[in-house]
Amino acid sequence: MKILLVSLLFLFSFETMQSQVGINTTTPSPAAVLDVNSSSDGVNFGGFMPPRVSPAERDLIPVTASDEGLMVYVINPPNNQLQLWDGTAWQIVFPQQANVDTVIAAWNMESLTAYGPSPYNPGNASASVTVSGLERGSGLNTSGSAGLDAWGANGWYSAAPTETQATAIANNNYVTFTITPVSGYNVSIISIEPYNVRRSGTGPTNGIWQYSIDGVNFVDIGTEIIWGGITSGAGNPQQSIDLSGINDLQNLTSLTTITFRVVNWGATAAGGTWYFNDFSAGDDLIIRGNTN
Ligand SMILES: [Ca+2]
Repeated sequence: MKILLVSLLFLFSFETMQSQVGINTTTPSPAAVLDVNSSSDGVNFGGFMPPRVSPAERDLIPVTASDEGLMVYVINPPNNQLQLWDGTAWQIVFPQQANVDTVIAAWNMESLTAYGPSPYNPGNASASVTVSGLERGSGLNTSGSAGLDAWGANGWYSAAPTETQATAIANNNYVTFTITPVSGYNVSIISIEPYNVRRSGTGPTNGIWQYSIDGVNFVDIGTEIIWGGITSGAGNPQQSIDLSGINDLQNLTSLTTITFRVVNWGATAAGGTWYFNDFSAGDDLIIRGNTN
């Protein structure tokens, strides 16, 4: 043991003078500041062990922007990960993203009647998340007859003579759902696939998607959408929405619940309707993301 200790000290002191350190080698590579050799005798071998921490222990590491490149192995069964600090967040080095661009939550509007239930749970959801169903805001109604194969409401009209996004929010004229990662998973929400909106002639003409990370303060996603003038069952095709550039929706853990909201305004009568519409053989509202 003494011999080993002395030889290690010798290696460190000797090589440190050269601004290099060799472990199990007296000739560290000129390219390496630290050269770790697996064996000193060709018989016994070992590997390099990065610091192993729990997620809570990792979060106690006082990293700053200047600490980029710091690496730890996070023990969090069944999702142990080699992680690297990039200056602003811990990024997963391994395993590589197991599910890229996968379905996070999806709803099929086929066969819904009477505006559909509230909440309306997704028929498909990733095991990496808990998803609350589509829910009507308290300002909305489900009176009268509803379109078939569609989830929505009427009662959007409540602020004559001129409704705006602000008055719609104040009157709780919106629909919501939430996505929360399951503990141990890392989830990035990257897109809303093309969907379809149906409305009646006096239903809301304008709307906007929003998200919140605290359930209270909401952020606009893009700009307002003009839903379109088709009032038949064919509905109005809507473009996909890219969420991959929104940092608040990336690398989520179970600590964060994302609330999505669609706020609608521009209705001209209380009976005016707005729906997420059935337009494909499968799911009609699909949220996609990356999970591991
Ligand atoms: Ca469908």
